[in-house]
Amino acid sequence: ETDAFTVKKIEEAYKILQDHPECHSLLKKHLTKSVVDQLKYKKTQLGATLYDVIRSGVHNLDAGVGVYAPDYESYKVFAALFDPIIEEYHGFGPNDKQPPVDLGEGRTGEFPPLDPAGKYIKSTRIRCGRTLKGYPFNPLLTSDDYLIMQQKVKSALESVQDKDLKGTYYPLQGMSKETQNKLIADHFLFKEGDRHLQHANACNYWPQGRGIFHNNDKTFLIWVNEEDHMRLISMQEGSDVGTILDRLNRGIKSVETKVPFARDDRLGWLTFCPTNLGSTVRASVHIKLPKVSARKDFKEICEKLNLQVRGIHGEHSESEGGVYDISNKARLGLSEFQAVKQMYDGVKELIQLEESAK
Ligand code: ADP
Ligand code: CIR
Repeated sequence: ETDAFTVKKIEEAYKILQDHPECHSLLKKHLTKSVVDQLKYKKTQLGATLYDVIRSGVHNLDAGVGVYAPDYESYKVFAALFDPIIEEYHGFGPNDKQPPVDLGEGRTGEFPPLDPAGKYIKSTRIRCGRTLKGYPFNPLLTSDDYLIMQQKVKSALESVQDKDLKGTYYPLQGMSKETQNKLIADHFLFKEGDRHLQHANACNYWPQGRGIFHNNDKTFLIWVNEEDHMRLISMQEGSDVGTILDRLNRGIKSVETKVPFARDDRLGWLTFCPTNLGSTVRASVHIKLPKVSARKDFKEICEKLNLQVRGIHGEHSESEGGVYDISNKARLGLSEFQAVKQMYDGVKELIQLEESAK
């Protein structure tokens, strides 16, 4: 049972959230007094408490969501908090179930280039997240876990067969700052020092066990032990969504035979952040839509199309030079193929709006 000191911190956290008028996170909205009382003494078998779930959102009052799961059992033990947050974010109710895996293999031809003339879209990226079976998420990983997991992923990647996917693993430890910063600026590598992750206790032993694998062209990349155990990414210039999805799918297939991934019957592929559960797919374009993005209701238009708008350097960053990162918003309750289609159809609509705007 949770110790008195932690219970007190949870009660204080509740007050901090409620007393802060500028805080609009889903955590604040759904951490009601009755949820606090229902969950404050609970612990997972690995020892995670409600405080571990909410600490990121308590230290970052500007967060949109504010919670992370220290281990998968947390999604069950703290369901009274996670379920309403998941429902509001994804539109996925407590009795809904993630559909079976459908990567869209053999159907990537349904996604011909969105912007063949290259008038609006600079680049396209599709990423998914995976968790290694048998390991908790970041806050509960030990120093040894990081090294062992890194080794497992690294060896799995050494046996990738497809010629265009073959590449090299570059650990963050020992990478020069110059190389690291260039990879980040060029949108290939995760940034460092994300305060949401730091306050979730997700950056322990950093940079140990973290790194990036990529092929020669940097069109197939894998992030190791950043927010999730693995992020598999396919990206390239232009808007050829089908080709990018096909490459990602081949990548997933070649890795999953070597390292088994954790999946839940109801929640699908498991991830550290509840916004990424299910398909885990975020398909995005870097796009310039001068007329549409100048409209006051740009964010609302995107929201209605189930699209999420981010800045040029990813989440919590700003747009630069009129370029936005636009992606599917929902990842849970729809298949991988449907998640990509949500972005595809939505962006197609935005381009039509741009073209018909005066
Ligand atoms: P994630 O997509 O993994 O949730 P971020 O939003 O932080 O995380 O984005 C990670 C990186 O990917 C950032 O550098 C971002 O600019 C880059 N990125 C996202 N979409 C695209 C795209 N369509 N083209 C090029 N880079 C992209
Ligand atoms: C927030 O609540 O704003 C952060 N914790 C991020 C939430 C969703 N993004 C993510 O997991 N990458």
